Amino acid sequence: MRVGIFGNTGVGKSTLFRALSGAGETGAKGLSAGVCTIRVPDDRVDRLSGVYHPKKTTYVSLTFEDVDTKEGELLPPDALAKIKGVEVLAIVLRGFSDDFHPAPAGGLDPVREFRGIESGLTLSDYLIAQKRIERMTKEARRDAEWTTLQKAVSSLEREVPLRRVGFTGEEARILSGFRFVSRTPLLLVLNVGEKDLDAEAYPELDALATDRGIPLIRLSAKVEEEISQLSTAEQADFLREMGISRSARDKFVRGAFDAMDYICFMTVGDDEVRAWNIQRGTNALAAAGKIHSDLEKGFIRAEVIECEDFLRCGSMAKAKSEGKLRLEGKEYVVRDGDIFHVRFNV
Ligand SMILES: Nc1nc2c(ncn2[C@@H]2O[C@H](COP(=O)(O)OP(=O)(O)OP(=O)(O)O)[C@@H](O)[C@H]2O)c(=O)[nH]1
Ligand SMILES: [Mg+2]
Repeated sequence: MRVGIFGNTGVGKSTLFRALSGAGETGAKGLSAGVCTIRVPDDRVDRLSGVYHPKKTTYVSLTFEDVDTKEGELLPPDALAKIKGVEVLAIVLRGFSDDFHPAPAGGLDPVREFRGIESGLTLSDYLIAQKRIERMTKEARRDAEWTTLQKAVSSLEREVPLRRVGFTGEEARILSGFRFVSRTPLLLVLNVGEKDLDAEAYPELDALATDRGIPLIRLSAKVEEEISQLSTAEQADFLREMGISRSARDKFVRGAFDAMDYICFMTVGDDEVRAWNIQRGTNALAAAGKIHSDLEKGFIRAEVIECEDFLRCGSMAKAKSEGKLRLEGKEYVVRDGDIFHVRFNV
């Protein structure tokens, strides 16, 4: 999955990027400047690998990208292009000030900052949709696309982001071609000062996040950047000392999963133990298609066992004899932690 790190200038985006990509961390792999891929830690995958000793172990991977903005210009063309390519927008909001970075006139106000960004995203979509509608009107086109865009524009005009509009499957399909940025799920990252690490600063941001159903994480990008330079053992000590319950990376991964409403299922075997991310509510047929299109085409049944059940039994044979292995059809809704094996025929 791909996450864009976005926000106003000087809010700590690049600091957060460096904290997440981490110096001494294995598994972090720089792709190009400002882009980094990490694997999503999952102890279930570790334990399953311990049982199978597979040739290969594959975790879900998460790529994050530092989206540069310009002073006074939230969405220059290259930033917009980057944003259109991500699944989740992590919006960094400023909650820190110090001698070098004094609070702006009127004080720090993450809620106002968020509203400003949201209206920037909404306006960008509005202009694109409106332009398209004008063109279609000239061509006298009144098809499903036209109707869908009208519906989108009527929300955007009221500054309601498309994320908050209920679209039918067909409408969503039409809109997906435009890659409207106000449809992208959000993760709010409140970058607090060191002294606010354990305080519930800015409760009004909490209220907004809860009201909108947007996941919110709090961290100090600067402290986390320092922590990321330490060895793994030192990191644990430091986090404890600072009273930080989870590392920035853990919070960020969890937040991105929440934003997408992703869960993980696993496939196992001597060749590979692998974790897959899918949206909650996905059925067995679509999950099979995520693994390989042949599995979807030739789907017969899925053998499913809960990961913890399997680990307790220690082997498939034992799990089967205990009746833990189930056969499920196409419509079965895959659950977090399912081990999934597709019987198929093509
Ligand atoms: N005190 C404090 N300073 C921070 C924190 N996070 C970032 N800063 C400082 O704020 C300044 C801006 O941080 P950057 O990470 O460069 O911010 P940015 O969002 O990437 O800025 P642009 O790329 O210019 O838009 C730097 O001097 C950081 O050291 C923090 O949590 N606490
Ligand atoms: Mg930067």
